[in-house]
Amino acid sequence: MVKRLCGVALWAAGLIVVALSLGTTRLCPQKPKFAINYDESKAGNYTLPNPLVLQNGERVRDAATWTEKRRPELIHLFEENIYGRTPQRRLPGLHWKVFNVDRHALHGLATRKQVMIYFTRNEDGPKMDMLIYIPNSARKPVPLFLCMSFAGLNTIVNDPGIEAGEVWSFTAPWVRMPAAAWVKKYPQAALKFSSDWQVKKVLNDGYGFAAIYYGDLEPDFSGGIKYSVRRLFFKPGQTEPAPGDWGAIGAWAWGLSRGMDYLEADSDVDHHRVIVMGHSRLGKTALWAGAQDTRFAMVVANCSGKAGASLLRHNYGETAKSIYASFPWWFSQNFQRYGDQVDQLPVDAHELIALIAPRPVYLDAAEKDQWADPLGAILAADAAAPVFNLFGEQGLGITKLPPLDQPIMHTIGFHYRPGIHAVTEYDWEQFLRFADMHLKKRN
Ligand code: GTR
Repeated sequence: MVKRLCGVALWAAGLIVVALSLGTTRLCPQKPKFAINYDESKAGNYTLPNPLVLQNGERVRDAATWTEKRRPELIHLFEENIYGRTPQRRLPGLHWKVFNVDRHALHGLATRKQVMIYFTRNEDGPKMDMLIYIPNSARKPVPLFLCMSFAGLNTIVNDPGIEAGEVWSFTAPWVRMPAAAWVKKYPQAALKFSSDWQVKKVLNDGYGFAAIYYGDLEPDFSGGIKYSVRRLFFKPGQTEPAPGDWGAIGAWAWGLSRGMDYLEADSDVDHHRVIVMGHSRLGKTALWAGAQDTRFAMVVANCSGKAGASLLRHNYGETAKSIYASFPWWFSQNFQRYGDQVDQLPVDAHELIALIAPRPVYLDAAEKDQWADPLGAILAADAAAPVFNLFGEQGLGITKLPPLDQPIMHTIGFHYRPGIHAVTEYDWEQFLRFADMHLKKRN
């Protein structure tokens, strides 16, 4: 009961955050229980763990040692200390069914298909619905953006043909309801979440677009474990995650990889050019998915903040302590240990970014989203650069925030823009430029 009440309270807090972002500005939604610093001169001194030193103290001097030794070590450290262990990749009974194909979707711009991905042989068990558009005029196979959505598939683009099934209620997240009723009940939220996507722009640029609703993996509240794909991996009799088990971010990231399992088999898609993309908590998810699963050719993490691209040790905006207090179900329970001693964390965001190397990774931040610690992402990217350099690739080359609206694009890309915590049309224009730069030439 107490847990349920906490869940409701946390969800209500989440709603306030969404409500704030529905307004014109989102001004640092501080969680008053904790001291939050917004003064760079007080952000503190820290020493980052060196991504190029193995746990046995030896230095990593070449790309092969990084890939064979340091990379697996770091994945393990992120599992143990932040996101929890990903128990297993695809399960033996994984299968899918393609349905709702329309070759003239979006007034002929694209072919739409939906794919129901069943995680086991049991079709009554957990499953995930992926919405895919392939641009009709582009040469096949196409590169594709695989995105994770906060809301049902019917909020992705104005296409009345989408069969969106059921989603979790916005105000009572343990209740399922038809996606169409959700949009009617929460029109403002639907509008806000729809604005995350620029499907036609992406298609017009020659990319495919795919989306997965994160609630298909786990609803986002403290009691979400009851309805989570994580249960598939419980031992007999287990009802709650054990210390070290993965959290919801791990489960969402796992879902992105299961989406990739399907995309590898779709001849319309060039599975060597799939970009994984997410915003905010789903930006953290995209980074963790891309870090673990090297089949993703590029990662885009929009306003991903703490436990995403921004250094946890940089004491500015959200902290390890406050994020765990607000969203414990996102993480391994082990992450809680570091709330009061973040300097003891064996890894930090620079190493999460480094795990994408040598693949391109694009980050961004917004001026009115100081909660996400924009400079912390620059400092993380800077400290990740030596790993990219091992492969002959270039980091960002800056240690300060760049001027607004002046993107930097090397193998790591970044822009800082005016405005709030959101995904904007401008953001998508930069993702496309960056993808063109790295992936178009590979056709
Ligand atoms: C915030 C959280 C951030 C970010 C954001 C979001 O409340 O503190 O880390 O993930 O939610 O996902 O919108």
